[in-house]
Amino acid sequence: MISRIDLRGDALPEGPALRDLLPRADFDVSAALEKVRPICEAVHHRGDAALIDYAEKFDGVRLESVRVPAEALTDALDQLVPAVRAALEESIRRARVVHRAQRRTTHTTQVVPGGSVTEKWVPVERVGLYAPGGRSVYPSSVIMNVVPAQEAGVESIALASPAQSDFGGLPHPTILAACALLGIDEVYAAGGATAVAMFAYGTESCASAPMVTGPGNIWVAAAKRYFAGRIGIDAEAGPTEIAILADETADPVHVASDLISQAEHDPLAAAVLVTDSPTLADAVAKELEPQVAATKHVEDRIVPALGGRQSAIVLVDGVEEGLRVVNAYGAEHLEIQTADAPAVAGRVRNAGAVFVGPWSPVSLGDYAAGSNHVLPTGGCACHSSGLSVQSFLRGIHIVDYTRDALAEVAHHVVTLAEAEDLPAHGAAVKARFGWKVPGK
Ligand code: HSO
Ligand code: ZN
Repeated sequence: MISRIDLRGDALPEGPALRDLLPRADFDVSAALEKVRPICEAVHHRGDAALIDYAEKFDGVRLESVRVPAEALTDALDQLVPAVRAALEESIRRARVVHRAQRRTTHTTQVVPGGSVTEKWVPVERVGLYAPGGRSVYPSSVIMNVVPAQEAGVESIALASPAQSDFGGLPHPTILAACALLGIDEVYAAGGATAVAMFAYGTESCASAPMVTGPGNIWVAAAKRYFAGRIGIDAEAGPTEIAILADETADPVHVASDLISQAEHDPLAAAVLVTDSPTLADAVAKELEPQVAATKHVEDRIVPALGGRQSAIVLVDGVEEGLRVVNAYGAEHLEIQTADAPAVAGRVRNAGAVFVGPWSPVSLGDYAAGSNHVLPTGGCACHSSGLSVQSFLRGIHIVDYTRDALAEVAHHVVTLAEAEDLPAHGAAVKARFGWKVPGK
């Protein structure tokens, strides 16, 4: 069901060549870009009317309005199954604890007497958050988007999720209930690229937002790329990935179940086991069969995900080599199931989130660890982080110098301006000192 890649001995290359040997899904956002362009432009020009037409086309339901009425939110909360409500509340509570600790404080550096630079952290004024609703209806993703934005102090938070024909054109009731629990009352029934365009351009019923975040399918990723540079976006989300670095101490039952847990998301989801133990590799491969057979979503997602070119068991000589492999891969989620897992985890450089030891499965992080599950995929963990309070803040430098403090450094400014052939830059300083710069 799952292929093997043998990187033992000389087969483990140095540097970037290693990354090329590791499996990854084909997720061609640029090809999707051409398809989302007309959709985005239709929303630009026709506003709500375009959103309503696209909901009919893609979601099979004709909406009266894209804005979800307040009663729909309270009704959804009233009808929420109590156990689901309790689980969502606990998930929110833990996420708040972790994200509140990420808040930044204003810091002033006295560079010289009379000269200071203050870094002030200012939240984005308004954000548009996206919660998917096609194959994946994830109220947990509402929490993972909303909590960091709220803890960052964003004043205006709007959320979009696709219209559901089974629910009279409203987003899924559990999504609405999660919004109600979080105190979000501005909700829209809009899906995929249309939702991103609605926030980017604004429509009659939805004010534009300078930032859009949240997971989604390839159309959401393509729309984010279309608007990148014009609005703020988080990392483009690709299919879910789990990598597990494990040695002979790992339990094959746990390893197999964790690989399957993320394969469950998508036929393009990636499940990668990196191990120095051929015995574990065999045991996991064997264990996958009965566990896959016993679960849901087998033929449509798990079998194609585990059997796809993006998933593999990678054999290496030792944990040291395994670390090189997982660092080159930069997984969205990385589990460390080795002896002395905390020490090994401490040496991970590239991963969206790291799950340490046998009692920290990725599904804990998906719902209730307190960590965020909107994480970089497709190797973006090598340069980007997951969603956090920081994602919604801007650090503004406030420069405040006195006459004396400027005088002290004026000749350096003038010299550098001349070196860059920008004499007007130097003149802006000279003019303040009667054109005779001290020390020049
Ligand atoms: N593992 C997914 C998030 C998720 N899992 C939502 C369950 N629900 C991507 O990090
Ligand atoms: Zn998940």
